[in-house]
Amino acid sequence: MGNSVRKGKAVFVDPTQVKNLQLYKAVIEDNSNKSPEIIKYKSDGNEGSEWKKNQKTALKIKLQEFIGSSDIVIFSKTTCGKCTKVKSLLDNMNTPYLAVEIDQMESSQRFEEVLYEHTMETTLPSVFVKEQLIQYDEIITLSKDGLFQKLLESKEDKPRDNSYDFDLIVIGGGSGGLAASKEAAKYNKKVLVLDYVTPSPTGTKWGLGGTCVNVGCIPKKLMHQAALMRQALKDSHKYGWQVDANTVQHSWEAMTDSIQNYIGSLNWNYRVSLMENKVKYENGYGEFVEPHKIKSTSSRGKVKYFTAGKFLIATGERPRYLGIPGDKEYCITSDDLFSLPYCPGKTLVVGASYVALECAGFLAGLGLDVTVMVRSILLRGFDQQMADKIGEHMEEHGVKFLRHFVPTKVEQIEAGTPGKLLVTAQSADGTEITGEYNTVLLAIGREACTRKIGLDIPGVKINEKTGKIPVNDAEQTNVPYVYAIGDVLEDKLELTPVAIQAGRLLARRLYGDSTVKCDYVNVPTTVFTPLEYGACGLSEENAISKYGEENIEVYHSYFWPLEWTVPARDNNKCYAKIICNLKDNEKVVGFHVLAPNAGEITQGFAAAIKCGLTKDQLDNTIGIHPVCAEIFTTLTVTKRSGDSILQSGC
Ligand code: FAD
Ligand code: NA7
Repeated sequence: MGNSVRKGKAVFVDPTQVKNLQLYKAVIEDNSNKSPEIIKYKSDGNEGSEWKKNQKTALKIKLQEFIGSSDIVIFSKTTCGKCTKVKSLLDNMNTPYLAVEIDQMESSQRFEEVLYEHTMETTLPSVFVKEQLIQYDEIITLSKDGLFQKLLESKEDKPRDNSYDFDLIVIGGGSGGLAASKEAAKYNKKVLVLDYVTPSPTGTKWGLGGTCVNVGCIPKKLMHQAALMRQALKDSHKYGWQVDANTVQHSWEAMTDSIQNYIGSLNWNYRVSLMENKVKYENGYGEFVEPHKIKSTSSRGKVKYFTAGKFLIATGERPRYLGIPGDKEYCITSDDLFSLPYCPGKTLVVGASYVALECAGFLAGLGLDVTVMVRSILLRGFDQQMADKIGEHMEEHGVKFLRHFVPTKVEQIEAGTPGKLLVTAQSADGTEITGEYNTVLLAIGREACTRKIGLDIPGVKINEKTGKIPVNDAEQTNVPYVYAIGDVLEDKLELTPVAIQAGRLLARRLYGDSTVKCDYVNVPTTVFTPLEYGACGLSEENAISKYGEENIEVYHSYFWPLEWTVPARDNNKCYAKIICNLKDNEKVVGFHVLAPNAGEITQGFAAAIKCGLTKDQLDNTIGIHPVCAEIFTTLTVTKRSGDSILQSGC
């Protein structure tokens, strides 16, 4: 029996009366550890429309949470004789249980309706033992014979022997796992999705939805937007606004509050959407304990077991640490940054790939003193000409770069929010330097979450060095009934839309008639550095090694966004480049753009590239004037020619 449940007391949170999503989440997480009391929240009159819309769903979710929150749950009324009898029976047996007193609820009638829909019982109490409904009469009869205690003991969390609990169990409720589970449920399959966030070393945790929504794409892009606003403020006086950008203040706390509130609403929507799609959700850490059986452990240590015919691993990745003195004690990662309750101040960003540069970019854009410590090159894996241009632009906009250094230790000089840290670093030639920072942000790559989920039990092979899972072109591991998608995959792009697409298509192939496989070629992507970088297809280096330098033609040009001409800034910084295969009708095999809104530009061209876009077709496309993307319809200068591509006007 879970010892967190207090005997005979009701702990109640009425979701329809809770208007603050963060508070609701906190209460749900903590409620069974709180002192036994009836908790009610009054409306602050500020409720979001989704709360009204989803009241019934909220109650259904709450009902399921109650049922799963204790080994014995009694839905009762304080005035009901039968209810009192069952509670006394359990009290006499000294057996802990959770009593939910419906008549104490603000929305008791609606909750009763939802309970009725669930149990099809018109009378109370409704007693659940290990999530199974037990009839009142059965309890009384058994108790007379002294058999009720035996019943409790026998109701172990054992799976049925001859059939699986689920058709599909998905481990990981992030971009890929949620997409796959909802799609599979559309084919009337019984699907369970487990999601569990292991807190970061500094204790940060978050809700349902995985990396992208909580600690990735979403907060990152919103903070990037906050930083761009500062540049817009600076530009605004040339457009007639009487704003002194130097006196305008930015509040880190206000920004993170707004962003976290939005994320809270997304977490909630994911819960509702799973419910609507009839996907069972468990907030538990999943690991294999038998080839077709997993164990789910909740944050309170409650263990459940589930079996399934098929499994999908979608556990994603978590930030890597340096393994030097002071890293886990004093450094943060992107997992902590987006909900950091205080402004990070003077920041050292360690690492030089896109997470590092994006974070450094928006922190500097918000006005902070930012240094990036680079071990070797910027943006490994991306087109290096574009990477260098991004670095130059960031440097011109105040970001400092410490090149060819790696940190060797981090010490605390002063505790605080932020405190003060002393970082010692060493270069390849042994030179040692030190520097003081308020915050050290590690962005040195991510580790696949595959080593602690018992993959050896079904015999799923991982790449021992990287932890990544090799799969065939149908996302199937070496064990035929175990599949994997998203960031855990070996040699695949780590992007949200890729995980979603792979998950959806997999479910359609497994349970529908589809044979369509995920196409990992020519996937567009954007790096949200202050000057955004959009790319699709091959980098120039990869095009040269694939086709040979003589067989490719590179067309390129600088350009000046019209909006930047009036404030007279950053001319000859935006850059467009396409790489064409001369042996294939000048088919575009690489597309690269450095521009404001580069992601918006790249998305459309990616569709054209998917359709086999050639240079000739680009030339025949009429541009839209005056926009940045029109440059791609007028590219004439080849890199080979060495002709000037500098612009004097837009
Ligand atoms: P995830 O979304 O990471 O989900 C995995 C889930 O499984 C997590 O909730 C995890 O807690 C849970 N889990 C792990 N182990 C277990 C277990 N044993 N039991 C139960 N649950 C478990 N991509 C883009 O496309 N665009 C961007 O702009 C972008 N920006 C990014 C910025 C940052 C800072 C980062 C870190 C990533 C960014 N990404 C971006 C990448 C994107 O977030 C990932 O590619 C995507 O989230 C991968 O989805 P997934 O389903 O594989 O894993
Ligand atoms: P990446 O793409 O794996 O890049 C890691 C970066 O960190 C890269 O610049 C590395 O330099 C650098 N690095 C790695 N180890 C160290 C040490 N020990 N010291 C200093 N610098 C180091 O990681 P990201 O976090 O940017 O992105 C990973 C994924 O997360 C991405 O694909 C998205 O899906 C989200 P190197 O070039 O190896 O010298």
